[in-house]
Amino acid sequence: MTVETLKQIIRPYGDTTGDAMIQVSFTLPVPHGPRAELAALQLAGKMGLDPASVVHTKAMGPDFTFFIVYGKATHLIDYAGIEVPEGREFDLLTPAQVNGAIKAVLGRRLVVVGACIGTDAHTVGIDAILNVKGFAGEKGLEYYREIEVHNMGAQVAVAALVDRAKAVDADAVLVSQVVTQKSAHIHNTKQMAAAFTEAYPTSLTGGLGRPLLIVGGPRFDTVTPSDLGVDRIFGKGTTPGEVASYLVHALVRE
Ligand code: B12
Repeated sequence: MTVETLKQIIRPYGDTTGDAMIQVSFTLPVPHGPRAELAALQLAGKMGLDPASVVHTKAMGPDFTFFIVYGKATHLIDYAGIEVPEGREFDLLTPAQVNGAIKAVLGRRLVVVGACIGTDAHTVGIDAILNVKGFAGEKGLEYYREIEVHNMGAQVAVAALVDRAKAVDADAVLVSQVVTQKSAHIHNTKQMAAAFTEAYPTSLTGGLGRPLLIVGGPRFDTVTPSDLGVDRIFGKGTTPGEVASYLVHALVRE
């Protein structure tokens, strides 16, 4: 057995197994032309693509050029050596189990407030979790008899979110952030978490003090909940059942 087999070394697959060929696309802030293509090839080389060829270029206005580069990756991956983080920290429950747990332990409906904050208008994600029609064959939280849902929709200001959470005595606040330009998702989420911490001083309320803060969106993989000041992050492909199960895990304890 070779060392490569033991370590399970892998390379990308382009035309034939193990040929290490990959395709990347990017835009450079320079006008279209031969100099721009050489710049793209230089970047590809520095990214570890050797040899590389520019297979497509397109001027994006007078000052930018879009490239697709095809090349051979010089880096190897030890697939066997990869440590996979543990899965979710809670059990997946059925809607009946979620409703049963809330009713038995809280003795009232669990209140959630949801919104897409900042200038973000991408509501499909938060609606997938909250709306009764749901996502991926699962019904959204509105379907759960013991969950009261207040969906505030798009472009909600943090102050308005805090006000609504207080007005309805929210147990959890669910925020969606899809746009990541200039790290807006990070800044907005931190701002939201800070506003809740300020609005719910622990000294007055005891315990967690504020509602459970949950943020979701497709591009939060580079940060942890503590980086953002929230309790849980949900990423792409999240289903409503996962969120409902997490709410029970985090809030419905005997
Ligand atoms: C639909 C769409 C729009 C629609 C949105 C309609 C609406 N009502 O939502 C419209 C046309 C309005 C739009 C506008 C814009 N868009 Co747009 N849009 C998309 C698109 C094609 C799909 C997004 C989507 O609906 N995904 C499906 C949902 C189900 O997935 P999701 O959001 O990831 O949600 C899941 C999880 O992330 C998670 N989740 C999400 N939120 C939450 C919250 C909680 C609490 C939990 C638990 C889980 C959770 O659960 C969901 C289900 O699994 C994406 C590209 C793409 N393919 O993703 C671009 C995209 C997001 N848009 C983009 C851009 C740039 C824009 C505009 C700025 C374009 C422009 N120049 O005007 C504007 C911005 C408008 C604004 N103010 O926000 C960029 C963002 C780039 C970036 N780096 O941020 C993308 C990535 C396209 C691209 N490749 O350039 N867009």
